[in-house]
Amino acid sequence: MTMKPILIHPDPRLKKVCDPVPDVSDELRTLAQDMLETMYDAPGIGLAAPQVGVLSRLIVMDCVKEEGEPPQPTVMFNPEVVATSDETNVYEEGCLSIPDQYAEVTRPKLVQVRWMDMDGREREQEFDALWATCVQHEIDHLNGKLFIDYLSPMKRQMMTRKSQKFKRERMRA
Ligand code: K1U
Ligand code: ZN
Repeated sequence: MTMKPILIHPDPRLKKVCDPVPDVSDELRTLAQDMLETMYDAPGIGLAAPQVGVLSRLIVMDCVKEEGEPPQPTVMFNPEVVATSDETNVYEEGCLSIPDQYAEVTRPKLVQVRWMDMDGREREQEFDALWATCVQHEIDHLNGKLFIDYLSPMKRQMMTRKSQKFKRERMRA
């Protein structure tokens, strides 16, 4: 497996709408495994293909946080939210493309998601709690949307400047 460098905001590739995956090839399965390894190493609970520079509709997640619980690596091709609850949930979100910055985002508490799995089979499931927050955050990435786009223009600009500074300093190091 290969670790992939994670793009840091601002980057034009993080603002693009990604292309649907026509079918699950061996190449895409390898990319999904590499993304899972990159996500666990970061560490993070999710990762979307555009964050590693690939503009295809693929996300990976594992929101199991409790020590001793078995991991639940989850790979979704062409994920779509098909229904949402009226009830909302506020979560302090982070993003591996906007390092060390967090902000509260309000999203539907429950989401019904349809996707294609690693075997090319169609799947549908309801997600709650952190899984629901994470899957919505990752699907947003596939549509060129970042969690800071839910914030006020002033907060967004402040976080963008900090991320720019992080990127400059990392390039110099
Ligand atoms: O998509 C990403 O940038 C990954 C992001 C996912 C996410 C986090 C929080 C709410 C919604 C979506 C992250 O994984 S940031 C890192 C993080 O949350 C975390 C890191 C270590 C342990 C637990 C969480
Ligand atoms: Zn993110």
